[in-house]
Amino acid sequence: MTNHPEILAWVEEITALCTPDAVHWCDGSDAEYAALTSLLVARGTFIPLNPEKRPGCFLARSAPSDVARVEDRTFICTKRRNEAGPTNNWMPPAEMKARLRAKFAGSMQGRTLYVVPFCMGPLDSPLALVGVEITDSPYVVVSMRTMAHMGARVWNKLGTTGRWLPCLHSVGHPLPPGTPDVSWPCNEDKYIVHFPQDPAVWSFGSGYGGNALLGKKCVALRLASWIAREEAWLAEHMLILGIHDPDGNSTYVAAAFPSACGKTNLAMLVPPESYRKAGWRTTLVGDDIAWLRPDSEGRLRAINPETGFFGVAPGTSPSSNANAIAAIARNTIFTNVALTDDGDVWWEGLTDSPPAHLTDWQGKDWSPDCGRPAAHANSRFTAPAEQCPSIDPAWQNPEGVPISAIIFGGRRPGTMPLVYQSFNWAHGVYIGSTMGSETTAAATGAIGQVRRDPMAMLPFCGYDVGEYFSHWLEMRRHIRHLPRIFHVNWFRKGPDGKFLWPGFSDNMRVLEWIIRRCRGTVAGHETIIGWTPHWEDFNHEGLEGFTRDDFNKVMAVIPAEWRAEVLSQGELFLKIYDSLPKELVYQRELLSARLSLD
Ligand code: GTP
Ligand code: SPV
Ligand code: MN
Repeated sequence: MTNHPEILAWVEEITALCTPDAVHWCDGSDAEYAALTSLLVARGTFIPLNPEKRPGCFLARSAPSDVARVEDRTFICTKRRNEAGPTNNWMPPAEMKARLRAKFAGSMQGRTLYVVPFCMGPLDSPLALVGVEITDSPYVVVSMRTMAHMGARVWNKLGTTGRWLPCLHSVGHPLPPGTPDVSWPCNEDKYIVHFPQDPAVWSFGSGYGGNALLGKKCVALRLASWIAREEAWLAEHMLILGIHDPDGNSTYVAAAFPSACGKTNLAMLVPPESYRKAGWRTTLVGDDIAWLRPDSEGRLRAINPETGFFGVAPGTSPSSNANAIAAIARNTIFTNVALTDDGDVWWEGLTDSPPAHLTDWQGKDWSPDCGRPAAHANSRFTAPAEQCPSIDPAWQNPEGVPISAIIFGGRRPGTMPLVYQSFNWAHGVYIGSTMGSETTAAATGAIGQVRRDPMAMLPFCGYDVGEYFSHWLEMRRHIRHLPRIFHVNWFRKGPDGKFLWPGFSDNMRVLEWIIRRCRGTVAGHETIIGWTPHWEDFNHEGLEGFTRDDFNKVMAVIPAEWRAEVLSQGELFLKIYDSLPKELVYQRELLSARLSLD
């Protein structure tokens, strides 16, 4: 419990509005976790998995309409519309609050209101942000305990005057007397709403992932990006990875890829055998969100504000991601994966051939020939970060780790080479701002269309994206040792529709070139788009069946493709023209000029 007067008053106000049957103040203890998971089992939300195969693990199946982030129902409610910018949904705060108050009124009838204190970032970090989530979903409470520092220690940190962010959440499914509950309560009418000038979050109608675990995308990206602009730091959709070479040098990189484009995979990378034999290692600091702040020596340092993984299940296998497989062996909540007959989990890609019989993510009988996927494409695991074998010893260091390189990348079937380096910071910001990627199942809507996703932050930037680019350009003045900026693409395809690059472990080869560029120990070759490696500069030892010719294909810069690219970038720039920094317009003009010389 807390004696923080503002929090006590807020909980009282929300209790009066939402009219729950009971109020529970969370302490984050093991006993509380055990009681809540038992409650979830009793209600049918959780299926306990086979304790021999998956100790401490549960399976949840969501409503079929509540399986991913809902970008069209996500709002940034600033006082003025232009503060939210042209890429965010907006409504005047007072109007939105009136509408939501009507939604929240009585919304927790028949349920318990949980008060969940959480801290994003190590408890003793100067970067940490504290929030209090009120929720009527015990699934959210147990997930928050894995994903953030949660419970009594957070009340202690706050004292009676500490800064905190109110985060209100309801699944929007009241239970008038006599109404039976359902296993995944939610509401068809969803609202994921941010008031960055309060700052506060109000989320209604969804129980899934980033819609409901409000510390993650809502606080650690949308609200934090707003705060970061005011305080001269960066809140980004990035993994943080340490690379340790045989000579004992450690280099940390941060990489921004859009949702379901390989952050978790890269963050948990296992180097190829030839590298491991030579003594290379990688360590994980974070897999989804990075907060980056210049230290007193002018070096950019990064912390991971989360303590768990909410990772995409499909495609995760011992060969694609052995560290993730180890991390999810116990104490993991699986959502929307398939159930095996012996009480274990399965998803597409986990094994080469599927089991003969499964129960699919909707609880229906499944066989390999039934024509339906067994797991939902956005099915996920919620696992404690400390269970990852490659977790970095410094992952909870309150000061964070020093960042030498920033890597942007997306799913691009064409145009984008495997890797290139920007000429300088401003050019790097231009590369990040014009990033594109095929859309994935992480958000509801069409899948597989290339859309611009600046810095992988399109769905997560809490203010005008043009102002956000200006902030990135400005950061140059605060950082003495500027990280080098790169762009990668693991997803380029050949005419046969197959990936040109083996990816996964072999991405280590690209990382080696990147960190050696940062140290100035390898050549880069100037092209019209930036600096690139030649085959000779690229460690291809042990890369069976991948020839110089294949390398040239995956690295090719094709002017016709780049002309189309520059035109398509222009569509984004027109849309956000009012606040677009002129420096990025010049960068695009410079690229056009280099292209026309070619
Ligand atoms: P969010 O949690 O949604 O933010 O996403 P994430 O970026 O952490 O995504 P994740 O690592 O879970 O992405 C997984 C998807 O990327 C799967 O479809 C993988 O098969 C694919 N993927 C990851 N690395 C590679 C790679 O090197 N090559 C190819 N072809 N696919 C990859
Ligand atoms: C993403 O979509 O980028 C995620 C998953 O990391 S969620 O937390 O649901 O947003
Ligand atoms: Mn993400």
